[in-house]
Formats: sequence, structure tokens, C-alpha cells
Amino acid sequence: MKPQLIEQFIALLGQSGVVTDAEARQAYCSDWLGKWQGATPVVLRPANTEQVSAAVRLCHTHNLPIVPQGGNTGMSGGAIPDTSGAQVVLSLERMKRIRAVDPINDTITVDAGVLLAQVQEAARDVDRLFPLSLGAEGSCTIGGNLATNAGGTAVLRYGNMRSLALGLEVVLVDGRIWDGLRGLRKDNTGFDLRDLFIGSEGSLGIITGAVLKLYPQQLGRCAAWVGSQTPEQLTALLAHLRSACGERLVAFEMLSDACLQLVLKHVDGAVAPLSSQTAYHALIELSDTRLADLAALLTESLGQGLEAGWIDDAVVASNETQAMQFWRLREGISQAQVRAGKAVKHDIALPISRLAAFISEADTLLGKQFPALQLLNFGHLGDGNLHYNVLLPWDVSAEDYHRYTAELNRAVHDLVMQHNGSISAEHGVGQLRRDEVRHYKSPVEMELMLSIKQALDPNQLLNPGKVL
Ligand code: FAD
Ligand code: 2HG
Ligand code: ZN
Repeated sequence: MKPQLIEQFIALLGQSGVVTDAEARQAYCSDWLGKWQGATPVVLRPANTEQVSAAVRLCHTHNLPIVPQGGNTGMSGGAIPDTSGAQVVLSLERMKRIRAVDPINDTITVDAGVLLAQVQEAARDVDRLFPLSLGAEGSCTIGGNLATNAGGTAVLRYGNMRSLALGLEVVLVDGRIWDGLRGLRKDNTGFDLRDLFIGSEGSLGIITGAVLKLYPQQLGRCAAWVGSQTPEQLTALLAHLRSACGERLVAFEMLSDACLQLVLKHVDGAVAPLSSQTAYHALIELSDTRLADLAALLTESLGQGLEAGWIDDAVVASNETQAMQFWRLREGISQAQVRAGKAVKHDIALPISRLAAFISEADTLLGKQFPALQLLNFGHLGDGNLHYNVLLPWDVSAEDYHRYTAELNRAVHDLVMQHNGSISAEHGVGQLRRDEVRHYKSPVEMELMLSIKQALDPNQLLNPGKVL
């Protein structure tokens, strides 16, 4: 990049807003999983919306492609530039202002670079709850959550990021600012532009601010760990808990025993909650806005599950520390996978009523086709989202990894489509699933998406090579 252009960026953003040092730039060019490695001529770090607008306008004038980046915790390579060295990384990491909290309207307005955990904390400070919850909440940003339409563990009760957002502020590719920061629950004044940007992974605009919904604070919570032999039994238990506990059911996470064993091996201090051996486990959580005896409700409901034969064993956490230990096991699965080998990830969604059949068919198919590979099946059973991953050994060659990935994707994703599911549930399409999406979307859907892209980003400057 020409030094004069760098000088222009510095004039707009200040010295701390422009990263040119080679080593410092590299930190923005690889991902948490260690799967993608790109290159960028410069990293732009604007401090507010006006600076984002000015920087994007300058990129537009010079036809520079832009890769927006939040906390860089994404699992689909969406925030990583390609290897050409031509794509500018635009990081929102300096935009960390909580702009307003309105406990009467039950809304919070924040910069896009605010961390998810900071929003949760700001909500707690006014006796409210911001319910999005996921393993990377200490590092991921609200902008990234919106851009990927993140899900996590409480979707069955509160919905995903799309349902938690009321308004957005977005910088368009030519630098114009769309101010849609409205905290309204009813607003039908034309097409819903907000929903266009949510889940678009930086390919239609750069989200700079958002108005998010708040909920009543939970006064009590109670977690349990259960052991079961089949996903079918766990889905029966889920249906039972929905009836027995109603809105109090906030999490129903499933993991196969292979996942638990991996965590026990690779995560320090991990201890199995039950001594019995079962093929599947679930972590269940109830919460309530009133002081209620959740432990008694959960114990009784799980007792009925034992009687019905859906579960073999269960332990209800006797205190917060034990509940945290359960969650550490569940949230340690991603880290354990990174330590154990190279995972081929499938982030899929299915109707909950089809999950058990899907797993049984997929296990049989993959067992025949790839008998040597280890299946790691876990996910947010409560909302129908599975991480149906396959672990390859560390020393697998790049060539074999690509061959396996292509074959596994076809086998798993074909089956997902047969069950009326989705091949991209909560991690985004990014670069990981771009070609898979093209393979499965109907021509009409692809044409609609391409015409929206053409209207908002005719020169393909926003996150090129991602999603589409
Ligand atoms: P990044 O990784 O920086 O970016 C992700 C995508 O959004 C990229 O395409 C990027 O270009 C775009 N983007 C980022 N900021 C903006 C912006 N301001 N405007 C426009 N586009 C932007 N995800 C889940 O959904 N559920 C989970 O349970 C979950 N668990 C996880 C656990 C671990 C341990 C890890 C490492 C990740 C997990 N994730 C999960 C994935 C990830 O945390 C989420 O996708 C998160 O929403 C990404 O936020 P980020 O700020 O890190 O975004
Ligand atoms: C989770 O549910 C995350 O823990 C990560 O979405 C899933 O590592 C994965 O594949
Ligand atoms: Zn997940």
C-alpha cells in the first residue's frame, strides 16, 4: 500500500487507529482455531462511527476491499482476510462505548465493539438480563454476534441474536451511515433493513452500533447433569421438561460420551459428574425471575425422566460452584478439540423431532464410510442445533484433510437436507461453508441474495469471498 494512503488513514484515525507493523498486523490475520491464515496491508481501528465512515469512504475511493473484524472468535473464517495481501482489516475493537441503558424500555444501546460479557454486566448493573450466552462471551463483540446471528446456549428460551436486536447503525460501503438505532418493538415502515444486515457477516455493511433487548434479571438458577443412552431419549426428556418447567427451562445441551472423554483428557481439572457410563449426556438449566425452589422442580422432573427410562442417572448441582463445573465441561469441548486434532466442523440445524433419526442415520453412514474417524457430536439440543464434528488426527496431511472435508461435508450435509435442516446454524457461512451454501441453495435463493449484494455493494468491496 502506498505510504501516502497510509498517511491519509492516519490523518483520519490517528496513529493508534492504524496498524502497519508486520507482526502486529499478523495477529489480525489468523483465527482462534488456527485454521485460516491471511495477509493485510494495514489494520484500521476506528474509535467511533464517524471514523468508520471516513475510513470506509477512503477505501471506497481507492477500491480497497474491507474485512470487518470484531473479537475474531468466529469459527467460519469470516473475519480473516485472504492471502492476496490486498484486503484491509477493519477492526471494531476500539468501539467499546455503552451508549445508553433504558431499564424502562428494557433496552441497551452499544457500540459494535463492546464485548458480549460487558453487555451482560451492564444489564446486571440495572437489574436486567442480556440473555445471549456462549463460550466466547469474554472475547466476542456485539458486532460479531449480530453479523453471524450468534446462538449459544439460551436460544430455546430467548431466541438468537436476531431476536435480541431492535435497532442497528450501519456504515454502508460508500461511507454513508444508516441510523436505524430505534428501540421499537413495532416498526413496519417498509422493508426490514435491520434483518438484512443481521447474519450478513460483514458482506453488506459494517455494523457500528445496536439497540438490544433486555429481560428481567433471573434471581435463581439450577443446573443438572444427566446420563442417557440415546438422543431419542434425550429429546423425549426435553419435551417433558418443556411441559413440566415451562419458561424456566433455559438450557438443554447435549454431548456424546466421546466429547466428555475428550474434555476429561484435555481440559485441566475436568471431572465427570456421574460415575455411571452412558453414551450421551445433557446439561440442563432452569432459571426464574422469582425466588423459586428450582432444585425441587428439577429433581422431581428428572425423577419422572428416570421412571420413564429416558435417563439412567442424574445429578442436580447442589451449589453454584458445581453448576459452574458442569458448564466448564460443556464449554471445554471446543478447546479440547483444538488440542486433540483437526476437526471437520458441521454446524447444522434440524427440526428437534428429526434430530434422533438424523444422528442414527449419520452415525451409521459415517461409521461405514469412515470407520477410523472419531465422531464428536454435541450441541444445543434445546433449539435443534448440532455440532456434528469429525476429528481427524493431528498429523493428517493437508491433502487428506481437504479430501476428508469434501467427502464428510457431502455425506453429512446431504443427510441434513433430506431431514429439512440447515447446513449453517449459528457460526456463519464465512469462507468455510461458502461453496456448500452455493451447492444447496436453490437458484432463486441465490439470485435473490446476489441481487441484494449487488444493490448494496456493487463493486464487491465488503468481505469479498465470504458468504457468497
Ligand atoms: P468475528 O470473529 O470477529 O467476526 C465474525 C464475522 O462477523 C466475520 O464475518 C466478520 O467479518 C463479521 N463482523 C464482525 N464484526 C462486524 C461488524 N461490526 N460489522 C459487520 N460485520 C462484522 N457462536 C455461537 O453462535 N454459539 C456458540 O455457542 C459459540 N460458542 C463459541 C465458543 C468458543 C470457544 C468460540 C471460540 C467461538 C464460539 N462461537 C459461538 C463462535 C463466535 O464466538 C461467534 O460467532 C461470535 O458471534 C463472533 O463474534 P466476534 O466478535 O468474535 O466476530
Ligand atoms: C459450542 O456450542 C460452540 O460450544 C462451538 O458453538 C462448537 O467447537 C464447535 O464446533
Ligand atoms: Zn454452539
